[in-house]
Amino acid sequence: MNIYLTNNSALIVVDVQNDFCPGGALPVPGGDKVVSVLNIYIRKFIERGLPIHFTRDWHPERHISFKSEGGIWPPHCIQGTGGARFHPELSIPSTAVTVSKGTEPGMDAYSGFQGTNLGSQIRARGIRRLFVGGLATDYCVKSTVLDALKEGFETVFLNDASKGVDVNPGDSERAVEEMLRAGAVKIILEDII
Ligand code: VGL
Ligand code: ZN
Repeated sequence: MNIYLTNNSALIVVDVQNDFCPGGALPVPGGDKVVSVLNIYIRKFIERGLPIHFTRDWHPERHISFKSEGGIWPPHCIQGTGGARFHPELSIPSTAVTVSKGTEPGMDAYSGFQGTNLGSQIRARGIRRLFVGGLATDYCVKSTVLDALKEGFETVFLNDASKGVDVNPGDSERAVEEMLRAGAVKIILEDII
C-alpha cells in the first residue's frame, strides 16, 4: 500500500536497545535485524527534515515489571547500564529526541505515550502522521501504535522494521491484526512515496 511521507509526518523508533537484542537480558529473536532497515527509514526522514523520536525502556533498578517485584520479566533496560543503551549501529541523528518510559518504580509503560510528553511534543510540532517501528511488535510497538491512534494520529506500522518476542506463538501476528483493526496502516519501505 503506497503512503506519502507528508510534511506533517514523524518517525517513532521504539526501544531498539541492547537488552532487547540477542545477547541482552530480554532478547527479541532477531531483534538486531531491525536496525539496518530502521536506519533507511531514519535517513528518509532526515532527508525530508522530519522529526524522529526514539523511545527507550528506562527502568530503575527495581521496577514493577521485574519478576523480583512481582512482574513477568527478568530485569532489563536498567537506567545507565549497557543493556539500556540503544543498539550501537542504530543511526541517531543529533536532532532526534529521546523519550524515556517506565522510569517510575511502580508504573509500567509499554507505550511511548504513557507517562511521557511524547504526545504533546509531536502535536506541538504540527505532526499528524506517525510511522512506528522497533521492538517489540507484540508489546511496546503495539501499545505505542494503539495509543497513537487513540491520540488521533494517522498511524503507520513499519512491518519490516519491527520484530516481536512471541512469548506465545502467534503473538506478533495477533498484535499486527489488532493494530490494523484499530485503524493502523501496515507498510514496508517500498510503500513510501
Ligand atoms: C518491552 C517487555 C518489557 C518492549 C518493554 O519494549 O517491548 N517488553 N518491557
Ligand atoms: Zn520494560
